[in-house]
Parts: sequence; C-alpha cells; structure tokens
Amino acid sequence: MKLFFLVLAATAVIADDLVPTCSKPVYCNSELLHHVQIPKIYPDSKTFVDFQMRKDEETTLNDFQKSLNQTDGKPSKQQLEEFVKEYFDDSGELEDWTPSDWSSEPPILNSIHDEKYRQFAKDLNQIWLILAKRMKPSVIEKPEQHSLIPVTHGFVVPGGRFKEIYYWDTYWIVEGLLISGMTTTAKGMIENLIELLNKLGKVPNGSRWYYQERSQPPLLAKMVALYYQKTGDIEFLRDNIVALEKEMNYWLDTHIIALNKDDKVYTLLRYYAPSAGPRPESYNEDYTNAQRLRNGRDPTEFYVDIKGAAESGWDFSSRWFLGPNGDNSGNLTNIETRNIIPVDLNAIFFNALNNVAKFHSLLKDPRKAAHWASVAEQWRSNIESVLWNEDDGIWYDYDIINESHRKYFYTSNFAPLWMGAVEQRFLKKHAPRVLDYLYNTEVLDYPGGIPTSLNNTGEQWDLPNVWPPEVSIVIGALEALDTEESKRLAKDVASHWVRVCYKGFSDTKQMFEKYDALVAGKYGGGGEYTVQEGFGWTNGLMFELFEKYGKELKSSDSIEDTPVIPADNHSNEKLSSISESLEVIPLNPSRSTESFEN
Ligand SMILES: *[C@@H]1O[C@H](CO)[C@@H](O)[C@H](O)[C@H]1NC(C)=O
Ligand SMILES: *[C@@H]1O[C@H](CO)[C@@H](O)[C@H](O)[C@H]1NC(C)=O
Ligand SMILES: *[C@@H]1O[C@H](CO)[C@@H](O)[C@H](O)[C@H]1NC(C)=O
Ligand SMILES: *[C@@H]1O[C@H](CO)[C@@H](O)[C@H](O)[C@H]1NC(C)=O
Ligand SMILES: *[C@@H]1O[C@H](CO)[C@@H](O)[C@H](O)[C@H]1NC(C)=O
Ligand SMILES: CC(=O)N[C@H]1CO[C@H](CO)[C@@H](O)[C@@H]1O
Repeated sequence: MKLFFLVLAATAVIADDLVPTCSKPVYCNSELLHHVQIPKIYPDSKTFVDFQMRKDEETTLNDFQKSLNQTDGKPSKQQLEEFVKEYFDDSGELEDWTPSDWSSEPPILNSIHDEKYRQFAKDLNQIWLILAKRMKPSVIEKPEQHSLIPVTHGFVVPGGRFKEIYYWDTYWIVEGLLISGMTTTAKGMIENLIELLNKLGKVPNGSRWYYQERSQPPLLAKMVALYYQKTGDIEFLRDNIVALEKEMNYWLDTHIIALNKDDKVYTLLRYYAPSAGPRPESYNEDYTNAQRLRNGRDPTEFYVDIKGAAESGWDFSSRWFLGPNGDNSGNLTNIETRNIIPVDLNAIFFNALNNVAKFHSLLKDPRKAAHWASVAEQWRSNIESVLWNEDDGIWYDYDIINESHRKYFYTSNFAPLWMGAVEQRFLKKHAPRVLDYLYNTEVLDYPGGIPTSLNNTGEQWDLPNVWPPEVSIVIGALEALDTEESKRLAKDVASHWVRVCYKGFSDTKQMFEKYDALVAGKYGGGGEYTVQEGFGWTNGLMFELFEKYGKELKSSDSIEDTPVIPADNHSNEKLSSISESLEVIPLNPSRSTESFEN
C-alpha cells in the first residue's frame, strides 16, 4: 500500500530542464508565438493561440523564420499581422449542436413552484442549446493544425472566450445537465474528459494543447458519482474505473508534498505545474510581469507558480500571494502557489479517493476498495491534522515556508464539509464553531452574494467577486454541517443567490461567470480578461438549487438596486472599493432584524 511517498523536500526546488508548455511549438514555445504576443496584436492573448493553421506546423514555423531573416529579426506589427492572416484561420473549430436529449419542458420545471422562477429555469434550459457545441469535421480530420484537442462527443462550454471544454467548470455543467434530464449529454461530457485523460495522462485545464501541462481541481470521480446516482449505470463504472485510478496516481505522482508539523511528517497535495515559459494564452501578461520581479526572483519559478495558480482554478487571487512578511499581501509578482497547501484541492482529492473506493465496492472488488479507502482515510486524517485550526474553528491553507496556517477568509476553507472529508464525530463536535466562523467573517452581509475573499486586490478571485462554484461549496458545506441552524442558513444563502442571479438575468438577459458582491446581480470584474457570459457553471448551480429547494424558493422584488449594466458596456472597469456605501441586504440572521423569509 505504500505506492506513493517517494516524497521530496518540502520547498521543492524547480528543475532547470523544464518541459515546454506543450508539444506544439506554434502554440506553446516558438519565436512566432513570442513575436505575435509581445506587441499585443490582439487585445486578448488567447485569440492567437486559438487560431488554426492553414498549413502544417513545420511549414508555418520555417516560413516565419524566413520572414524573420528578411526583417532582421524585427518584423513590424503590420508584417506580423499579415503573416498571421496568411498562415492562420479563425473561421472557428466548433459548430452548434442540438443534443438529442434536450427537451423544452424538462421534469425539473414541475418541482419549481414559483411561476417566475419556473420561467427562469425554462430560459436557462434554453441556454444549454446556445452553449452546446461539437467539433467541426475539419478538426477531427487535421488535428495537427489546431490547438484544440478533438473529443468524440458533443459538449456544453462555459461560454464567452471559454469556448472549449474546461475541467472543473464541467462538474457544475454536468450536474445541471443531469438535473435538466440530459443524461446522455452528461455522460458524453464525462467520456470526453476520460478521453483527454487517456491521451494526456491527466485531465487538462481545458481541451487545448496549450493547457497540456496542467490539470484542475480533480472533480472527475465526483462527476462519475453524480452520473451513477442518477442512472445506476454500473457498466459505466466498470468501463472507467481504470481511468479514474490513473487520475489518482497522476496527482499522487506529481503533486504530493511532505511537510513537518508538530514533529510529524504528513503528505498532502498542492497545485504544481512545472513547465517552461509564460502561459501561451496569457503570454503577454506573464512575460510582462516576469520583467518586473523583485529581489532577483527567477522568472522560471514565477512561471511555474503562475501556472500552478491557473491549475487551481483560482486565477488569480491573494490566496497564492506570499507577501514580504509571509502574509497574503502583494500582487501577482508575489505568487508562490507551490508553497501553499490548499484546503479545497485536498478535500476534493479525498472525495475522489473515496469515490474510487466506493466504485470498487460496487464492482465487487473488495481488495482494491480497501486499498483506496485506506488512502482516502489517510487523506482525511491529514486534512484534519494539518489544515484544521483549533483556535478559529475552520480549515485554512497551509504555508510550508512559515510552517503556519494562512488565517484568511476564503470560501475554499469550507471545502472539507462540501466534499464529505470530515468524520461524523468531528462534525458533531465542531459544527457550531464553523458556523460562528462564517458569521464572524461578515461575508453574509453582502447584497450580491458571498465574496471569494475579503481582500480587494483587483484580481478576479478576490473581493468583491462572487463565483458560483464557491457559492455551491458554501451551501454544500452548510448542508453538511447538518444542524438545524446550518440547514436553515443553507436555504437562505441558496434563496438569496437565486434572487441575485434572477435579478441580473431580468435586467440584462444574461448569466455571468462571476458576480459583484457589492451590487446584487451585477457581473464581477478584475483580472486579466473581461467578464464572460453564458455561463456553464452559473446555470448548473441554478439547477442544483432548484432541485434542492425549488418547492420553497420564491422570487421577490426585495432586491431593489440600480439596474445592472449589460456586460457589453463593460471594459477594464476598476473595482469599486468596499468602502463605498451600498444598501446591503444582509443574509446574516444574527445581525439583522429584517426577516429573510418570504
Ligand atoms: C536565417 O538566416 C540564418 C543566418 O543568418 C540561416 O542560418 C538560416 O538558415 C536562415 N533561416 C531561414 C529559414 O531562412
Ligand atoms: C509565521 O508563523 C508564526 C508561528 O509559527 C506566526 O506567529 C506568524 O503569524 C506567521 N506569519 C504569518 C505571516 O503568517
Ligand atoms: C486579507 O483579509 C484578511 C481577512 O480575511 C485580513 O486579515 C488580512 O489582513 C487581509 N490581507 C491584507 C494583505 O490586507
Ligand atoms: C507589484 O508590486 C510592486 C511593489 O510592491 C510593484 O513594483 C510592481 O509594479 C507591482 N506589479 C504589478 C504587476 O502591479
Ligand atoms: C451600452 O452601450 C451601447 C453602445 O455604446 C449604448 O447604446 C447603450 O445605451 C449602453 N447601455 C447601457 C445600459 O449603458
Ligand atoms: C488561466 C489559465 O491558464 N487557465 C484556464 C484554466 O481554466 C480556467 C477556467 O476554469 C480559466 O479561467 C483559465 O483561463
């Protein structure tokens, strides 16, 4: 059972001979990429790497070398534009797709009692059709000319610039599809991820070659569990159990870290994506930041940490900043993902291990079931020993440099509850303390939902942004606390969140990838690209909440605010400061005399 634990020194030294970001130089590691991305020929760095080649890769690279020779290595912006026009094509790689299991009247609608919400769910169900895509035959015929990695089945994309498959987004999309009665589509999406896993040895961040060297929060086994719960399809488990084990071993082989705490050694996972150079899809941003590093920080190390943060899904956040005093101050140049052990990753990994054990039980393989159950149990116990903070009554990320908890509010602190990574006995003992922690942070007081953090850094995974997956985590955690008060609060948070999204949708006819905690229904800002509409996980979570609470939820006009401006009018907006006074509709019953009941 000691298959892993060839464990490395705590603060891992990054090797000199890092692999390139991917095996396709045009998109990952070439003079062409550098020359096109540095002058920002396209405002979004992702635009170029999503183009397909008109000719084969070798011709493209050779011809670019020739044109470099002709221009003394200094092509003008116009020459570069002409080259890209001649050698690349942006006619698109996906086509619209109508999933055969989509229906305009899915049964879930009947369990939503509020009429306006029923219509809302109906509208969201229509959006699945807008987001459903499949590969154009040209991608399958000539995969070598694309950065897109072909997959067999149609799928639902997140939306906006995220027009390919994304790993952890797919979890909430699959959940929403299963609730919308689209079982076959959900199954196809899981199979696509498994196809990617078999091809690359990991489920990549997204289905593009330039995401090849990093993964994302490992929610695949949980998706399989959701699918199995809906269908009882044991054959599906049998077909995929080997792939799921492969994913467990991938994380154990590549992301494990040992640390000392109270004279004991523990092993846990951290995000770690070692490859050379900037992220191709954010090349300009990474390269520019790497020129501004202080204290002689090595760009190679910076690139690895920034990719690690992208792997976490939290790109970017003060969560990954190790400021000069070891706190979470600073900016992107202070990012040190590899030195931080994240609560959510380890909770999700526990859940995956536990599911793999359960699947083996269902498949009548008790030996393997016992093996994975014991690894899961070890993970659970290490989460408790290392990440639980007895003083504050909550789990925290752990800083392996300072050997201490990072005592900051992040929604990810609640992930062990959401993922079932807490023993019943422990839960009974500590549930009231976790609830107190939540109240004390005052995050329930925001009119637009629970912000991801309390640090306003201008990064998109910080205050004031609210992210649907994190709302899902907090609601799931409150449900798991399983006290009367926590269950009531879970329902209140759910009810508030549905109203927030409903308000945004009523005002703009759009669903956003993230929202603004300060203004109910307004899209969030910050980070390195503008807000995206669609949106896969936002809609998925709405269905989750309708399934859980649809009978009780009521739309109400109580969220009165200035109308939300559609996302089209939004560009590079500066984040509003939290000190701006806004009418707050509190969720926190202990702080408010206003009743939240309808
Ligand atoms: C570019 O010029 C160098 C010498 O200056 C030469 O070695 C190389 O072959 C040339 N490359 C191409 C693609 O013409
Ligand atoms: C570093 O660790 C010590 C205890 O080991 C703690 O008192 C201190 O607050 C920590 N510093 C930071 C910035 O977390
Ligand atoms: C970030 O917010 C936390 C509260 O969660 C606060 O204690 C901390 O000082 C803030 N960090 C910075 C750098 O302001
Ligand atoms: C990060 O902070 C440092 C000062 O602490 C500053 O010199 C640098 O320009 C900042 N970088 C960015 C990208 O804002
Ligand atoms: C958004 O921008 C368009 C064009 O600039 C303008 O016509 C429209 O009134 C704006 N909408 C809002 C709500 O500001
Ligand atoms: C930023 C990055 O490098 N990778 C992508 C990983 O997937 C998330 C979506 O979940 C994107 O936000 C990132 O762009």
